Amino acid sequence: MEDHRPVTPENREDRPKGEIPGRPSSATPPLEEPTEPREPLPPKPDQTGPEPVSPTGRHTGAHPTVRAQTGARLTTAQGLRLPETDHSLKAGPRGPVLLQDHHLREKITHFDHERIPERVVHARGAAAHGVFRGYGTASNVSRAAFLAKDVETPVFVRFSTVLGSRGSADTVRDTRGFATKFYTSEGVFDLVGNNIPVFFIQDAIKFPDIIHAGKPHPDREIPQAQSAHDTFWDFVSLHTEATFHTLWNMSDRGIPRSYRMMEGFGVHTFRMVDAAGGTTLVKFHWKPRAGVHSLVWEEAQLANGVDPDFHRRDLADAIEAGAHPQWELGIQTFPDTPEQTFEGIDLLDPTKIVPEELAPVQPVGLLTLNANPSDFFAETEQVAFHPGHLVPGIDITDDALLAGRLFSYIDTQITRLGGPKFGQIPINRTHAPVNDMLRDGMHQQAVHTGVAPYHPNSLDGGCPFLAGADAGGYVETPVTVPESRKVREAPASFADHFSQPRLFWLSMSPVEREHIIGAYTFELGKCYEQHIKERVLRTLANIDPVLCEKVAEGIGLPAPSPSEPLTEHEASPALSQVGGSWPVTGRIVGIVADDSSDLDSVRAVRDAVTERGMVPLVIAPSGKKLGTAGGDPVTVQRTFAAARSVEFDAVLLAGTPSAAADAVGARDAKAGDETPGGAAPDPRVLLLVGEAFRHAKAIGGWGGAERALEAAGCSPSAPGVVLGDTAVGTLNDVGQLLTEHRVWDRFPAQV
Ligand code: HDD
Repeated sequence: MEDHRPVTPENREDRPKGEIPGRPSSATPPLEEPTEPREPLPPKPDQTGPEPVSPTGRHTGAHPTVRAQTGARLTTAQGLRLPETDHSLKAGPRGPVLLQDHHLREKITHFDHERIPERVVHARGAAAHGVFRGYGTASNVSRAAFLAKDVETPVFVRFSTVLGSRGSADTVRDTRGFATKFYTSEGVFDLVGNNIPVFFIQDAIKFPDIIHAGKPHPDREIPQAQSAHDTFWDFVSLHTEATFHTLWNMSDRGIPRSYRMMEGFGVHTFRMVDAAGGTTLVKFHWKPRAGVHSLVWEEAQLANGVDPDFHRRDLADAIEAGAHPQWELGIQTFPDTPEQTFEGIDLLDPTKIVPEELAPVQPVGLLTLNANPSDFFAETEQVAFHPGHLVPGIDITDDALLAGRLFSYIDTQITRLGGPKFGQIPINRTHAPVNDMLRDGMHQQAVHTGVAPYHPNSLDGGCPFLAGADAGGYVETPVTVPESRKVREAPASFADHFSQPRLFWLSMSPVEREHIIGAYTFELGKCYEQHIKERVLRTLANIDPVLCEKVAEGIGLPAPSPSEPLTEHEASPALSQVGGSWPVTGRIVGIVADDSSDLDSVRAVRDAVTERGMVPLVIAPSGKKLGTAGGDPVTVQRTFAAARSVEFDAVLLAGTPSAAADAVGARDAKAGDETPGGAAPDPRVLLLVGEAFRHAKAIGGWGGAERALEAAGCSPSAPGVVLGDTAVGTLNDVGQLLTEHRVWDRFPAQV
């Protein structure tokens, strides 16, 4: 029988993180091909085919599970059982292949058409199923049923990068998509947001421009998934409304540690409508329970090579291990006045935030991701979001960026998913009853009854009847449209492109400012055109002279003076990621050990890591269990050759039974790559520890570990390096450091 147990502290050791249930692993004997048929897993509800009963109660003849795997025997697409699939039908073993081989033709034809166009943006992503529970706290501003107290709504969330193609790496510097499909009782509501609360442009007509500039150069198609190239910086420096979004990208927000540790934002201002028709303007926020954390740039670059699936793997592993990621949905609310401004901030301008100190985020519900997709293509690839998928109680505003999106998302699915019927694909199906009058078209899945798909009719008894607000109908808010002329213009307030970037810069801690300077210096260092670099420096001068000077110094150009007056701001602490203390659940702790280590302390610390909700990974010279000579052998999850620092949030170096003995990593010289003379720390351990140190990660050790630390170039007296008397005592201190995500004091603060 296959093992589908969730990973628990009890069985975790037998199933190293990331290994898929039922597939061969280092800990389970290799699986031979079974000789007896076995039933596959039953299809999930959303993998089943069309409802076999029509809205009028008549059986349609369709089989509900026909589109998922059923039974243990191989069949054609028509359900014909097959005796063979490894050889084409031939006229003799050495003879020509016969055209009459239907199975061959069907198999190859299907394969030839397996790929669909990737998303034009946000092509690379990862997703998960979950549930949203309303707190009821939004019920005074919105009549949306899914926001009511304790209502539970299934959701599907897809996270993504923007620029890279489907096979690109995860930890590139980029904006992240955060799109949520709520399968509410009133129809699908899609909140299609990002991890950055502002956008590059104020009007959707500019979207092709910013994306053409950000995507690889059209001649050589490089660089992949990067903004560090001339066309991107050419556009954003000429089009200065992009300044704020670009600054967020250059901050640590552009390289999140995990999808689980990102904020999400609806970006636009939406309009909520209460049961009595009263309206409130709102901005949506997702607040991660795990805190908002980022990689450091070198770590992100290493991860792109060492593990291009870093974020995808992290999300799937956490869910499989039972560390279900959670976010609170929150709203900032603003009075729905004719001006649609709040404290002077234009709420229709998607390049502006409203600082949380001015309008606190009020929690309205909890999102929990608790299941991984079982078919990447069917679910993650085919899911189709659309900002126009709204439910009663949530309406749009006249944001010109949102207006274009309302067109684009339905339009793009027609190319991507092959026609207008994408709403019938299982992952896109609403959980509310459907009774539309849309008929026919490519890939029609529904089998309709009745003769009158038009309104009004008398032949189908007048069905379907219309629904007013009292019957759950979606009634657009009757807002007054200001009398005006047709123009291609933006409001005057949209011309302010620098005051909020300056607010952001002034709200950063010194270490975050260092990272921003480093990011601009790196990106501009990758550009070839001097006039583009000079133009970017002119925009930076309007954010802050120190930022401009430091970047100018880094790229070897003179720093220009500001062309606009610098604005004064109170810092907005909510913008900074530094400070605060966060749960350590799901954090990865590497435990470096070998056969000479004090294995009792390794077992104790491994179990203590698990008890605290973190994930221990034992790293050893080879995959062989440690301590096989006696006692309870310790399973190894990573070998020195396969482990790289980027995977671990903290590293522990196990000591030897005697503190005077050699440090961890010490071993006798045996093979060619080992340090001659023996008893020297393994160079791969030194690399791992040295990188962890450079990336300001907590490092701990006991029982003689200082030797390896010193050899790795990290002073045992440096901030965030713990040399403990016992393994668990060391872990206690390291766990405390992890609550702050990184050892911020280890970065030199110069600005
Ligand atoms: Fe978009 C995908 C988020 C502006 C056109 N967008 C897409 C996805 C996210 C966003 C998260 C991926 C959805 C998924 O996982 O399938 N987009 C945003 C945000 C925006 C924004 C937060 C500004 C506030 N987008 C925007 C504009 C346009 C588009 C202005 C076009 C005028 N976006 C698209 C698209 C995509 C898309 C071409 C590609 C794939 C898809 O829609 O389904 O239609």
